Formats: sequence, structure tokens, C-alpha cells
Amino acid sequence: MKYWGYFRSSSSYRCRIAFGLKGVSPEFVPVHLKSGAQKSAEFAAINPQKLLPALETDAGETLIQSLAILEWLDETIPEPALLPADPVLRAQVRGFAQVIACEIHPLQNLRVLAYLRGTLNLSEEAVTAWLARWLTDGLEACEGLLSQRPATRFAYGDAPGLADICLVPQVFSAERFGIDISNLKRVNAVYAECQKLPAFAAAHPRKQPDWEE
Ligand SMILES: N[C@@H](CCC(=O)N[C@@H](CS)C(=O)NCC(=O)O)C(=O)O
Repeated sequence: MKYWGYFRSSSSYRCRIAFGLKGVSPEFVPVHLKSGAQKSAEFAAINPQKLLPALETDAGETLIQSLAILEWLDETIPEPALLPADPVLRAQVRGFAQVIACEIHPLQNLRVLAYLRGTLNLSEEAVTAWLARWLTDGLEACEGLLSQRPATRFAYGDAPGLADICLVPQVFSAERFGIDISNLKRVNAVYAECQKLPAFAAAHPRKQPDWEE
């Protein structure tokens, strides 16, 4: 297996956590987002969307979109399961993951921020306000969803899964952008619990071979 990623990319971070939980170590191909390497002809031939991550299976098939990659991993390596067996709970976990992957993360993406700063010529203050608005809104929704349930060690039970895999990189992003979410008690409790697991610790951006300040 081969995976194209970047240390700070949230969707790459999601995949790295899942690789660790599933006990696989794909060959890593770094793509330097900050310098625009995702827009190269070479990478566009792998993922025409020019976004990370991408994964090549052992059979040579290319997969894109982190949620699709995570579900493929779960289907091909069923243990430990990333989704609960119960259909209602599965839908709830997918809903939680989509709040992050479909509603929060796209608004903080590099190309969106570049458009705000470049094409729309917004000030750093305005960009910071944009990030604070959408990350706070989204993570408050996550807190609300977790608060509807009895407190468990991880987001949806006593084992980590898809919801935790999406939540941890999103909390990391909030920290990186300087957004104070200390009031989100359940979110922070789950985040802290996840950090204790080797799969989450090893997937942290600082631990990646392409890490840079
Ligand atoms: N929904 C996609 C998001 C992919 C995505 O936006 N990736 C970011 C990094 S986290 C990226 O490659 N950004 C490059 C850019 O904005 O030019 C997924 O979950 O894989």
C-alpha cells in the first residue's frame, strides 16, 4: 500500500490514525502542500482533485477522500472495527464524522484560505474571524452530539472509531489556528483519551517525517 499525505493535512492525519489502529504501514509519499506540490501534473495524475490524501492499494487501485479510504480500510481489515455493528449507531457515528469532514474541514482548507487572502484580499484578522466562526460552530455541534449520549471513554463507546479519528485532527487544527475551545468539555475529554493510544500519538503531525515548523 502507498499513501500520499502531508504532516499537517487533517484528512491525511485521519488516515494515519486508522493505519495505526489497523496495524498497517503503507509506504509514505510526502506531498508538500505549502509549496503547492498537490497541483503538480504528477500528483494530479494520481488525484485529479489535487487534494490529499490518496491511497494506492496493493492491487494498484487508487482511492481518494479520507472517509472513503477509512471505510475501505474497515471493510478490508475488519478488526478492530471503526464503525459500530448497530445500524443506528453506525449512522450516528457517520453523521458525527461528516459534521467534521463535510461541514467544518472544507472551510479551513488551504485553497479556501488562499482564496480569502488572495482573490478576496481579506486581512489576516478577517481570515482569523472566518476560521473562529466555522470551527467554533462545528466543534460546538460535536460537543452537543457527544453531550446527548452517556459519557464514554471515546466518542461513541469504549473503543476508538471513526468519530474519534475525525475529531482528533479537527481539535489539532483548532489549536493550530489559536481557537479557544476549552469550554467544550466532552470534546476535550475524548481528545485527551485518544492521545493516550499509540495509534493516535504516532499519527500526530509532529511525529511525521515531513514535519516542519
Ligand atoms: N474531503 C477530503 C478533503 C481533502 C482535502 O481538502 N485535503 C487538503 C489537506 S487536509 C488538501 O489537500 N488541500 C490542498 C489545497 O487546498 O490546495 C478528504 O476528506 O479527503
